[in-house]
Amino acid sequence: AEIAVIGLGYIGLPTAIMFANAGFKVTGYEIREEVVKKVNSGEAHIVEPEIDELLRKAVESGNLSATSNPDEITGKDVYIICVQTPLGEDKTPNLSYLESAVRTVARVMKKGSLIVIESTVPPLTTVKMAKLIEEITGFKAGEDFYMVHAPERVMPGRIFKELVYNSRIFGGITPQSAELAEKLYRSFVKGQIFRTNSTVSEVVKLMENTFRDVNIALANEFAYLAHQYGIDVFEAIELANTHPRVRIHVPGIGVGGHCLPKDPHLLIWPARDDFGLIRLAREINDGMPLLTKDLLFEALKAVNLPPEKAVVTVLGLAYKGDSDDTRNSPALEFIEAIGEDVGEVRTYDPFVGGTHGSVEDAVKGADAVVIATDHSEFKSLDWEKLGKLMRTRILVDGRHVVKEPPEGFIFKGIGRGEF
Ligand code: SAJ
Repeated sequence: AEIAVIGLGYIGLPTAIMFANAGFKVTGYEIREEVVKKVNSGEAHIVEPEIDELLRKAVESGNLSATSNPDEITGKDVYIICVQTPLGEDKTPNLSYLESAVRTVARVMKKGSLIVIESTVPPLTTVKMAKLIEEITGFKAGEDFYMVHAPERVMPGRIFKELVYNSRIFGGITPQSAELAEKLYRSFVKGQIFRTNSTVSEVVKLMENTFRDVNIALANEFAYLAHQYGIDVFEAIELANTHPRVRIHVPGIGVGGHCLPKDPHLLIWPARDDFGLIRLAREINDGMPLLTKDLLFEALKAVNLPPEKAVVTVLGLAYKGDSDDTRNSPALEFIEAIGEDVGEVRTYDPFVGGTHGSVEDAVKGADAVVIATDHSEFKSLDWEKLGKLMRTRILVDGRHVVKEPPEGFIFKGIGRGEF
């Protein structure tokens, strides 16, 4: 079978590589010309373990090529759509990338093609897209073409392992659609494969990330409570988690990334009624950068330093530890929230860059350091030494990176309550 992968991003490129290395002829379709050029020369445009060797292998074998010309994906047996489905300004899903990908496919597909949507989509979207294809082509869904929602579940940094070993859900618009997809993905998937209908699989994907988001919101609410009672929430969580059926998540400066801040909105968007818990969880998590700002300002107040005179160093820009990804990063939200109010904001991130090239440079002469990402590098910092470089010794930990408040510092942390 010949395969076209639409969208060569974080999911599309690794998926295209996997199929190519499993022996399929794969054409990656991507509108960004610079990505097409890079991929064709065997260079990855994203950072991910193993991607360089695997991509080179796929391109050198002649099984993988990329193009921005839709004519070159005419008449393929399989189309796999991996485009983003972001939220717009008003927090409603922007399905324009998906729709334009579906329209492209409808123009070039043939009778009998299988269309796979890997993108995370609001419930009922796959059925709607099948209707759109019927309208454009005159084909009948389930008879003249097959369609399935096959949500990805991989975690950045582990993509090539998880693509193989994670279990997968294939939601067909007809049972035969899901069977065809299962056969195809079996070429490299070693995890379990479950078949269902496309609306169930859409909901499953969104429930997974909503589960995480709501649980983190609960942990964040506990952290907020800990400040009211003067306790360390991390001690309390560790103790609560000794219960055999309790697993409280980790509170922090916020929830970022491409999925968790968005998927709960996608889940409830097409619904008739309002869903308070899911919405409130989003609000709690979105509020965490502001809680971190409050902690910083309390500390500045304690030393009588007017914020507009303060030099603040933010350690970490990525949305999570040891990643270079800044999409929806709470670190950036935090910087935006303090930007207008403080004298100077400096930044350092070992994977992303920043205004300064090292922790030492970034903290020299600073009044406050705020840890916004749990990068490994930040876990072993010598605060006694760094403190000597600072003008005022304030440390705010948004990620529970510093376990013991260092001596001589005014220390504040999310969930580290004090009387
Ligand atoms: N976070 C917390 N507390 C926690 C866990 C996470 O504050 O206890 C924060 C992180 O710091 C980060 C954000 O939440 O800012 C999201 O991190 P994450 O590691 O939970 O998730 P992602 O976005 O990197 O990947 C998730 C994964 N989904 C689940 O774990 C249910 C991944 O498997 C999905 O493939 C991915 O979303 C996706 O594409 O949907």
